[in-house]
Amino acid sequence: MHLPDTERTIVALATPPGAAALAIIRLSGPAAFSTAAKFMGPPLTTPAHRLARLLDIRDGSRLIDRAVTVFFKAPASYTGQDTVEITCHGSPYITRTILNLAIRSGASLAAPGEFTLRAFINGKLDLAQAEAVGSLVAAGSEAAHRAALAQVQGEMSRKIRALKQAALHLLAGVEARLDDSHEEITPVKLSAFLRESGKLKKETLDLAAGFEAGRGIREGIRVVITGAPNSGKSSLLNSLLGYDRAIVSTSAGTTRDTLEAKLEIGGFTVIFTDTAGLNAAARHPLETEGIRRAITAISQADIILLLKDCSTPRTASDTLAQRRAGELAAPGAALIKVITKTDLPAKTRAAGGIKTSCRNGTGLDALRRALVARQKKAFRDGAQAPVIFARHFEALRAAAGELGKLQALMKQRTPPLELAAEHLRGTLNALGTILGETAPEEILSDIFKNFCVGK
Ligand SMILES: Nc1nc2c(ncn2[C@@H]2O[C@H](COP(=O)(O)OP(=O)(O)O)[C@@H](O)[C@H]2O)c(=O)[nH]1
Ligand SMILES: [Mg+2]
Repeated sequence: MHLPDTERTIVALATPPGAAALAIIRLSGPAAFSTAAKFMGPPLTTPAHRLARLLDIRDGSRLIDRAVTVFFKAPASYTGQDTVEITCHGSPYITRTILNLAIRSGASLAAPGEFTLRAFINGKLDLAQAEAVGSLVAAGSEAAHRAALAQVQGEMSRKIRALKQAALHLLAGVEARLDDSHEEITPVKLSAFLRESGKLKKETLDLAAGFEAGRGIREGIRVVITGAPNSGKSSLLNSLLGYDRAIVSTSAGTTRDTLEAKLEIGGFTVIFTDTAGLNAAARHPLETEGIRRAITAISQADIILLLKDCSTPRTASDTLAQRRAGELAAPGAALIKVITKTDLPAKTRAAGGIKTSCRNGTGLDALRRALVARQKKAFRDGAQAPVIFARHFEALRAAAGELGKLQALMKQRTPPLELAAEHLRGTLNALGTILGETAPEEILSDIFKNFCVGK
């Protein structure tokens, strides 16, 4: 794909379609003012910057609406271009007519994310900030909002720039040696170099490590509830939710499909999946299918809750559930053992795990806290903007990989400096993709196509 031309004047509805008290239509581009002047009056000679005016919108001589309109002069606008924001009445007829008037006056309909793309191209936002705008709009929890906002404010970009600065410093040292080819690197300088590059690699990996938590913050923490049939999975889900989402029954194998429910815990979105029990003796084809779905859900979870009913001795299904949970867990997923039905006399010696009862509410708070502990820590560790995009995670890993190769080279008896410089440039390049300094067009179009039209 090809990046859209920024010289066009674009128009879009910035608010959701459908009837509403008000709607906002945005025009941006070099001809935004003259385009608006063709259907808005009284005549707009030199509209004042950021001043709201009440204007008539006319289709020929026919009045369509009277709308509060704000003019932003380049570069002091969201996109960095001349921009007009029309706040009209939110009738689908009015908004459609205004969009048509703008298009007849020379504007073209904006593509998804095109306003933000322009903001990036015009240097109003770097790429990490620009892509977080999409997450800010989509944020469904306090934590997702906080992480996205911090990133829009440039928190992540500052960290990346600091890493880049350190890499540039190392590169300058190597390049100075390269220019002065007769001089050998003294052991003292070499050990300082190794120390600095090791520190840089560690900082890069530490930042990348926040991604597991960051993804959970942005998309919701995926928690799967698993265990033997009748271990109390559906009951636990219902107790956590505070309403009966799942059918609870004394007969094993009641839950045959996977079932999802969302809950906000401590400002984080948690997405629960209740599964069919991993029954060692499944016979019915429906139960087998349910188990297949359970297996998929377990392998995609951030947290696996493995339940054991304390009121029964250990069964073959318990052993199977434990083994499968261990085998299926995704890298980085956490396994939390939960002992259920602790209001009943214990028939099994349970080692470790959070002790719960759905009858009297024991342990439910402790369990809620455990579910969001990792995400909470990500914020507490000073990671105000934990890595929330896979793209950033991969770039950080790539940068750390280059630094690893660099270190191996520098430990050789006569370090090949040319090659060392290459790896440092590779590091800078990988970090630069996060800020969009070295991001190819495909990456840009990929990022912005997921935005809404009008943002
Ligand atoms: N006494 C007691 N019974 C429970 C508790 N949790 C679940 N049960 C019972 O255990 C049986 C199986 O529960 P269910 O949630 O359907 O288990 P699942 O098959 O793992 O989903 C039902 O009869 C529940 O009422 C609990 O905390 N205490
Ligand atoms: Mg169930």
